[in-house]
Parts: sequence; C-alpha cells; structure tokens
Amino acid sequence: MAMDRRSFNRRLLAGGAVAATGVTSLSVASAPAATSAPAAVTPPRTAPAGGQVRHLKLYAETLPNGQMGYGLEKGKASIPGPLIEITEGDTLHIEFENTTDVAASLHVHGVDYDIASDGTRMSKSHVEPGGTRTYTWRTHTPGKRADGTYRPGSAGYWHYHDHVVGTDHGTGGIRKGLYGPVVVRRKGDILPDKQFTIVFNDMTINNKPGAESPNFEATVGDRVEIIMITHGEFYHTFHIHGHRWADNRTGLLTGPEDSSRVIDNKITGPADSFGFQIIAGEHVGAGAWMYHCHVQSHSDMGMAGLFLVAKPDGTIPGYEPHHPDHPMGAGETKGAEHSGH
Ligand SMILES: [Cu+2]
Repeated sequence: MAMDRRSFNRRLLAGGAVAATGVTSLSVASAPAATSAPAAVTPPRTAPAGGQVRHLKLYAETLPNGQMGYGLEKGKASIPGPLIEITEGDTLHIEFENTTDVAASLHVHGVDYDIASDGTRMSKSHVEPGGTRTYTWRTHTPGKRADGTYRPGSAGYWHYHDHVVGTDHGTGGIRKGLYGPVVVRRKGDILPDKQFTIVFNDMTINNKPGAESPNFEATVGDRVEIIMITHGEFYHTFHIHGHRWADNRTGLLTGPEDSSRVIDNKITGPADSFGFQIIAGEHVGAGAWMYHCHVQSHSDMGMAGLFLVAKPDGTIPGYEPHHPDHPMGAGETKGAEHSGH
C-alpha cells in the first residue's frame, strides 16, 4: 500500500491540492491535471465614447398574420422590432414612416427627448397612416449638477413602443407587436458577441404562441447579451437555467467590491426592461438550457423556450429539436445600430 513520492504528488495535483504541497508552477504545468488549461483568451471589446449624431429610418408595418411590427426596411418588420444601440452622448434622428392603415407612433423609455418626440396623441406627435415624422432621441453621460448632486447618465436597457394604436396608451399596438429594445451603453462597457431580445407580452414570448416560443443559439464561451422586456397585462418572473447575472445596470459585476446581488430569476412587470451578459455554458457546459417564466401556470401554458448552447463542434448534448421545421435562432436580435458608428 506504500505510495511512492511521484504518485503521491500526481494524486494531489489531480485533486487540486497544489497549493498545500508547495509544488512550483513549473511542476503544475507538466502535471496531467494541467492539460485543461484555458486556451489563449482575447479581452472583450468595449464601447467607444459617444457624441455622434446619427440618422435612422424606421417603419411601422402590418404583418401578413395581422400582427404589427417595426422594421428598418419596408417589408422587413419583425417582432420585437430592431435593436437600437446607442452610446451615451449620441443623438439619434429617427425618420419614422407609418405604412399601416391606422395612426401609430414611436415612444421611447429612458432617453432624452422633447415633447415633440413623445409619440402620443396628447402631444400631437403621432403619425397618421402613410405619414412620416422624425423623432429625436438624445442621451447624456453621468455627471454633477450645478448644485453638486450626482446626475445619472442615460445608459441602461430600455425599449420603445407604439403609444397610439387601439387606445391612447397604445394598448392595441403593443398587443400586436409594436415594441422593440434599446440599449444605451456607457463608454467602456463590455460589448457582447451575440444579442437576444426576449419579450414577455401577455402570455406570449415575442408574440409567439407557446408551441412556437423562440429558441436562441450560442456556442460555449460566447458572450451573450439578453435584453428582457415585459409588456401586457401580467407580472412574470424571468428565469434561465444554468446561468446567473448581477442585478444591476449591466448585469455584470465590476469586481469583488461590487455588492450587486447575483441572481438567476427576476420578477418583471409591464414596461419593465433589464439586460445582462452571460458566458454561454460557463461552469455548466453545452446543452439545451431552458429559459421561462417561473410563474408555474404561465410556464405550463408555454412561456418557455431554449437557450441552445452548442459545443465548438456544433453538437448539443441530449438535444433533439422538437420543431425541425421551425428555424432555430429565428429570434436572434437584428441590430440597428450595432455597427452603425
Ligand atoms: Cu409569467
């Protein structure tokens, strides 16, 4: 039963007790346990400084199925609408064209705008059928007011929606799909590899009935940004399996002193929005990871989809598509301003 010195060391190394034995890093590097050392890693890209003035065209359209959507080109409307990405300090002029047969508008949360860009009937900033109007969104960096108090910046996970269709609150427009995500970044914010928008709207996800809930695809190690918005009549809880995020502005901890709570489930009500970044499969690996509303009757009624995390070879252990005719990744967020600088 005597263990020679060499096998003793190997056993300790395999068990991770390196520090206790005082083994040098050189011997660790040559030990079997070190073969899983991480590959070369490139640091993530970060947001540049804002301050640009940009122009964008946005259409409201009626879709073939009777729902409604926003799009960057005619005939390309989607639900949710295109992701509009801004950096603090940017100004965006959005030429909005209403191709539907009812009055519609563009109303945004979180950024700065004059009352003429409010997108409501009350301010006469809606658009009649066939009409066009330019809405201007401004953003600002954080700073100090003249009185010395702190003034927050515009950065955050926000959203836009119609405020006119159906009622003066846009209840019909939101119900039919006239909504979309806005991300305002701060200079230095970490940029993701992939972005997905998930909208709990009444009892649907992205206005798709339960059987067609969107799946989202990534590969292990991808830096994935989820933008989560809620609309409609109900409160929900957003939960994703196997992954966690920080309950703060970016969803990322800034360091060991950041006391933001790390969560994997968040209550969310109508017009709430939040976002976060996760490393796909970090600590948990590839798989068909569920995401869903955790109100049990809601998930039972179909408020659930899959975050499909593939191995580098493209396989997803244990996963067989339920809807082979339903294109996977169809819900991937199409960015409006991701590379618009
Ligand atoms: Cu729910």
